[in-house]
Amino acid sequence: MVAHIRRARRPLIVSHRNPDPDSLGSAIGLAAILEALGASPVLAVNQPENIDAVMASIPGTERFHALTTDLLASPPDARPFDVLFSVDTASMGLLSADEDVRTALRAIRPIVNIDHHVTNERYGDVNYVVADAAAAAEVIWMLLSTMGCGVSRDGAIALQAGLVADTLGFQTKETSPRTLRAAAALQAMGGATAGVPRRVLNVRTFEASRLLGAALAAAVRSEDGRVVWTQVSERMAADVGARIADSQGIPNALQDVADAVAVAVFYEVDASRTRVSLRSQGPRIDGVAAAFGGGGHALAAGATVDAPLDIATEQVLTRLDEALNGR
Ligand SMILES: [Mn+2]
Repeated sequence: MVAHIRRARRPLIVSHRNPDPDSLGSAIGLAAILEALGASPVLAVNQPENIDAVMASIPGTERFHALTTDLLASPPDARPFDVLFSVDTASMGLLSADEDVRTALRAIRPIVNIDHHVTNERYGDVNYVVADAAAAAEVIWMLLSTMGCGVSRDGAIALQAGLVADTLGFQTKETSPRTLRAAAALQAMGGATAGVPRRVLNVRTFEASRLLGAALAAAVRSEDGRVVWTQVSERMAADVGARIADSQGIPNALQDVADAVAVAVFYEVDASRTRVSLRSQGPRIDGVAAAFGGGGHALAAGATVDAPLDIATEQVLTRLDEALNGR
């Protein structure tokens, strides 16, 4: 693993589509390590325009190229890529929905897959998957500490943002002594949790705040009180002057409802598709997401269901009930 990092001269670092702070921060942190070793990494992500204004406060996000066949066919400065690093990405399909892009990515060798998702498909030539790490940023820090090198202040901020975001401020079950050691080391390198990382975790737009309020007001509790769920429809969003894309923090807010064992949030994608986010306090729910073609972590997973909002809600709640009751 470390040999691939030391050998790289022109690495391409990619993170998953619909980027989150951990995927971006991990890629930026890895780039900082590679640069310190004399390499010239290129960062890419599907549709960098999806990096919202808050995530853009992570230093280095402006460096992301769009992950397209053009980029892969003609790399910057005409220097071919000699290694592909993917971070925080469980499968090739999560890098790009475009088959041509995936084919071009597979042509770069070796592929080094660095991740922390239990559902990782081990699609790399080298797979460094630490399934008990709380964030991909923690895995990058493990590499950093194994190699005995430091990282720039901006690199530390980016990695800390990934740690803080994926652990919800060091509150998830996955947060371990190692996670906190990583955070302490990054803090000492200038990556203070109180700055950009806190902002990335907590700040939401006015529209997103109103939509969160509407979604919480519409929450429903199952008869036994163990499942709390809500729906975010186009209509609900429009009523508060927001778009569904503004939704943020709804699953986490529902998770704090007393006695809720599992939560589900259903988002209307269009007339025939519904996205669901699932969270659990104990029983595994990744199997429920997988049943609908999705995936994720044991206690936090999601899927896009090929059904309208109300029908998808009923289907997923039925499966969820089976999972919670061991049927
Ligand atoms: Mn992650």
